[in-house]
Amino acid sequence: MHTILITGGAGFIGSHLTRLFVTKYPNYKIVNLDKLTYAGNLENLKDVENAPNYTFVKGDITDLSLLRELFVQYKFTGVLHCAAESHVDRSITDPLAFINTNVVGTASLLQAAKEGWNGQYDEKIFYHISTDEVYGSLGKEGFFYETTAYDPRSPYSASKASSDHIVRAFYHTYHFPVKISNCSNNYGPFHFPEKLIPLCIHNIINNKPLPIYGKGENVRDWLYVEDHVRAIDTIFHKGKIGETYNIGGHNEWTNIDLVKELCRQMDEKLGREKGTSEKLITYVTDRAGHDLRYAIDATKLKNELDWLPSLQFEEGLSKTIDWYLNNKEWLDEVTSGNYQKYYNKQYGV
Ligand code: NAD
Ligand code: TDX
Repeated sequence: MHTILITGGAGFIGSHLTRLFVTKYPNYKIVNLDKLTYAGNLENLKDVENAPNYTFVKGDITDLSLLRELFVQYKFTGVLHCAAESHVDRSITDPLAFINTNVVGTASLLQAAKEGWNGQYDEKIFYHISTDEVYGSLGKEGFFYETTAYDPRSPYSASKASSDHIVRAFYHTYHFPVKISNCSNNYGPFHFPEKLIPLCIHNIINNKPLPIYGKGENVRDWLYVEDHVRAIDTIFHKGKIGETYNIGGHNEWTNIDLVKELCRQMDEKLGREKGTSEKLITYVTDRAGHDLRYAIDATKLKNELDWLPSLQFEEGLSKTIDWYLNNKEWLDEVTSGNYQKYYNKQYGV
């Protein structure tokens, strides 16, 4: 039996994680705390919002007094901490928002949990969800291991690295019961269309340019979001306190090859002539400080906890495209309002 606080449950990964825990563990109580920023959307959780074991609280993880009250009210036994500012491009234009939520917010959550649990750490888990970007940028060879030294290079990754350090400091200083995972790029349903894959799906549907930064040679290691949350479930229940686990799919793509594969699949699905969508590819000014390559070694997770990704990329991409084509209302809703302002500013149109 657990009463679990999920932060950022209305976001992309958080909503998949919330759905998994609410449906798979009917005996657990799940409280989703989310500020509902531009990236948070309760539509992502429509199918579970009335579940008897689910509660939503609108609030900010930097609000220490709210966090203290929630720990008193709900007596959480576990925390799954997903809330973050998560988009690298936005961190380049507004770094302080990232420091505030990712660093101050994580520290506030740790402090509230420490006070709430008051040294009674048996059966308690504070699980911090982090990213491979904390390890920096790889050259053409090599992988990120759990032992790789941190070398974050964007305000986003530096803020996530700082939060990881604070989580570990609580473990070493107070024997606080933490677990951390660092995952590679996720893709799948409910992904906000400011990130590469959903942005390109949206633009292909609307015959708009597909903006590729630089030469499109940067490499990312893509994992289907449901495989990520399955890994989190495994680590939450079977992982060791104080340990870090890398999560990734051994699935590296240059951005240009990935976008070409997306164009190929979408031409087929939309009944367009082969090669139509590729003509939309447009090379634009590179991202400042653009990390060249990320690649995760997830051997520890495979060997110790028996986790492996379940989906091949072409299949995962196909499922993802189908979801966006079948959920145009969701896409129209999240791309109305402020989205256009962000888009025009980011892409100079
Ligand atoms: P997202 O941007 O889609 O969602 C973030 C959620 O957090 C939103 O619902 C937002 O409203 C909420 N939030 C933001 N600031 C908040 C605050 N101050 N208080 C309360 N709620 C707040 O992010 P995501 O892509 O789902 O990422 C979730 C986590 O996973 C993040 O910690 C991110 O660093 C990590 N991660 C993401 C990826 C990826 O590819 N998306 C990969 C590895 C790790
Ligand atoms: O318009 C674009 N054109 C483009 O070429 C966008 C939005 C991105 N890109 C490139 C930049 C990256 O090399 O595509 C790649 C992927 O970009 P994003 O989707 O913005 O993801 P990334 O910067 O790699 O970060 C993601 O993975 C790690 C998530 O946003 C993070 O939250 C996660 O921690």
